[in-house]
Amino acid sequence: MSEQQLTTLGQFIIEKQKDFAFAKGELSRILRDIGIAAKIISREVNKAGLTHILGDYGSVNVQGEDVKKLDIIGNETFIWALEKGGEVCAMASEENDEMIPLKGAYSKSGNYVICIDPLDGSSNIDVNVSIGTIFSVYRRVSPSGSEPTLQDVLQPGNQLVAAGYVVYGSSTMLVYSTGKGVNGFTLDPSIGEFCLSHPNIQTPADGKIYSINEGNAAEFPEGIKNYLAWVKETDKATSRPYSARYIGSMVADFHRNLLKGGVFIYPPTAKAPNGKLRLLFECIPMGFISIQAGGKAHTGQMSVLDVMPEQLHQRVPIVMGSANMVDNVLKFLQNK
Ligand code: AFP
Repeated sequence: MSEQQLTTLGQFIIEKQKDFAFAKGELSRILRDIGIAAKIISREVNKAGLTHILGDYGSVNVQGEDVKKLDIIGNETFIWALEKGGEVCAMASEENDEMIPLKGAYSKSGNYVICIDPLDGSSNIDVNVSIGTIFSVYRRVSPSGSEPTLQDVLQPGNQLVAAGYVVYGSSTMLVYSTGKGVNGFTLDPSIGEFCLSHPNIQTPADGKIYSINEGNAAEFPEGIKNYLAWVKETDKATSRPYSARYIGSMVADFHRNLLKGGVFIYPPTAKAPNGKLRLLFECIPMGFISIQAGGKAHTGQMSVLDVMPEQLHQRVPIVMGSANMVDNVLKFLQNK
């Protein structure tokens, strides 16, 4: 693509602001700030092996400096970027037990809150495998100018204003939606900009990929065990056997399935009856993207966007991806 044809994330956000009557540009500025934080984290991820930021938080390097784990750097980068902007009054992060009221000069009057998983898949960081950032944006429910409350961040996905993710893979991509479709931007390091590379992403209704940690199969519900036996059968008409693909970084597994067609499942297990993934930080935002791209996202009981969060770090089982594949998994779950 020639440079004249490029659309940067910043240009795209401003263009799209016109879609929202009475928009004051606050959401646009939040998305811009998220883009800036993502570029900084991408830079840190890319040089992680060189600069002693791999490994456990709490240790000290040979220069006597604190070694910061990348997920701490990611968290601090988002707090910095959002405090500078002033449109966001509070943030909830996978990295913090409690909600974080932001302390920027204008934060208190910010009309939005953000939930974030700054570095999802962190067990993959040390081995140079794709990881990601997941974010979601809500309007606060408490009055502007007051102290933000937990109710501001404990909102169901059907109240989302925007959500998205960044995948730090063979290239860095930012994918987001404001409820009017899904668009993907690839970071061009030569100009330091996210450029529109995947406009209006539609996920295929069917696919041949299933993504699940099958090592836990003995503990899965009967319906999932039956589904896993079914995907391995040979049947030309339904393109079986399916391919198993599981990276262990949900953002990367999700991103591949979004583009190629597939289903991602993290079911309840005997050890983790609500599954492992967090409702606010992982399942709602990724479910929103899936649904906006024409896919589905379900807990086995209801659409993930209809779950009313009760706790910041609440977990839910999740089945999400290509619509027909999700329906099929749900059928297996119902028939047990
Ligand atoms: P970490 O951030 O602790 O690596 O967890 C990643 C994750 O939340 C999600 O990205 C993966 O899909 C899932 O956990 C992997 O969990 P299992 O190791 O139990 O399969």
